[in-house]
Amino acid sequence: MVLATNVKEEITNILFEAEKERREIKKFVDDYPELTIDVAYDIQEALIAKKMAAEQTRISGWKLGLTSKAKQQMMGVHEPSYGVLLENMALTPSEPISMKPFIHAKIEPEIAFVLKEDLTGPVVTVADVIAATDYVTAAMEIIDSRYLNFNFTLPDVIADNSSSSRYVLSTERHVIEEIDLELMGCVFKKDDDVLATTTAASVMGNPARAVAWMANKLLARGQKVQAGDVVLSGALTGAETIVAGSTYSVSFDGLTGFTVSFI
Ligand code: OOG
Repeated sequence: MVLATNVKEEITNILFEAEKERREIKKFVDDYPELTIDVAYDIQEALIAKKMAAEQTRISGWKLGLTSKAKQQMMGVHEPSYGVLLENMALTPSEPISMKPFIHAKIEPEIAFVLKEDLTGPVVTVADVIAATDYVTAAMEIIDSRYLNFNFTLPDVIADNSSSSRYVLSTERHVIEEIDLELMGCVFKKDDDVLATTTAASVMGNPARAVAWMANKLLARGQKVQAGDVVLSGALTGAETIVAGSTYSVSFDGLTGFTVSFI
């Protein structure tokens, strides 16, 4: 069975309103088993178009989700997803972040790639991603699933723009050839406590591989990663529920780290 057009529109509207009203909703696949991955990306596209029109904003890039074994195990899925970043999702590290817009936000350390050339599938390789990258930078992503208790299947989370909410990039830019995309160490902290330590290889063996995977997937939908886009290559660790009044910091071997605080 194919998901009816009016149901696609209904799901898009429910997701849009849930974010606006900061309300948790039930995942959709239980009621609509015909919600496939492809249909979920149709809904994601419609949701982004609706948000751009309502919030007068534009696409700033893309995000990978569920690229690490840690995240896949945590969420019970077996392949990555992607989502769209909008200009109004970008926050700066220097300003305290208000918890007001969020439902039940979590934070994750990531490596961001900023591109200087388009990446057009179907055979984008790790070497192509490295050649197309203008610079890399440390990043933290704030995810805020619209689903009750972050309980979803892969199609549900794709429809919900892969839980995207906000993102913060370090202001320091680094030349990609100067970093080790496998062995680069990462330390993620809450206040003075170390939450997790890992290396860049936790993201599909090399975060550039996650970017290549997405570039190849996008072709099937007639889309591509473009010069100037920011790409968040996926969390290196499990996500941490954000506690107001706390600070979170990320540091990477060879990339300047930073701290964000929440109020
Ligand atoms: C899905 C999004 C996960 C990542 O980097 O793994 C994600 C979720 O866990 O809510 O952004």
